Amino acid sequence: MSRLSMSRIAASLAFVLVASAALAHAQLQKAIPAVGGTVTASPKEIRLKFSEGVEPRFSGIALATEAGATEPIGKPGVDPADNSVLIAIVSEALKPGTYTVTWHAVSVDTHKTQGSFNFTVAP
Ligand SMILES: [Cu+2]
Repeated sequence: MSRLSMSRIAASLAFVLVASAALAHAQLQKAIPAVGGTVTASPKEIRLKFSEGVEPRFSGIALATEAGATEPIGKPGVDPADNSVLIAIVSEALKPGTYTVTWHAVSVDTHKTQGSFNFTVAP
């Protein structure tokens, strides 16, 4: 086996290891309101489903209007029946418009992930 193909194998093995470590983190699988979605009424809560259990004490959700104003939401907690679901109550009815959800999560394996997405409340 040539030196070149050896290094190619080593490089692809390293890639597989990095990819599987990333998969073990809490990735956002599903959101209600849906990522990029439109809802016809103000949501009562933001519900984020992750690929693995999360620690609510070290995880957070923030909600902002398109203009960047913060919308009040409750401190997030996990669904008592499923610790991979993080829920925050929306404190006040949202006016029609586009909103940004910014989240960060610490999974039960202590790895951190974060992300953001938009949804729209239809007029
Ligand atoms: Cu992880």
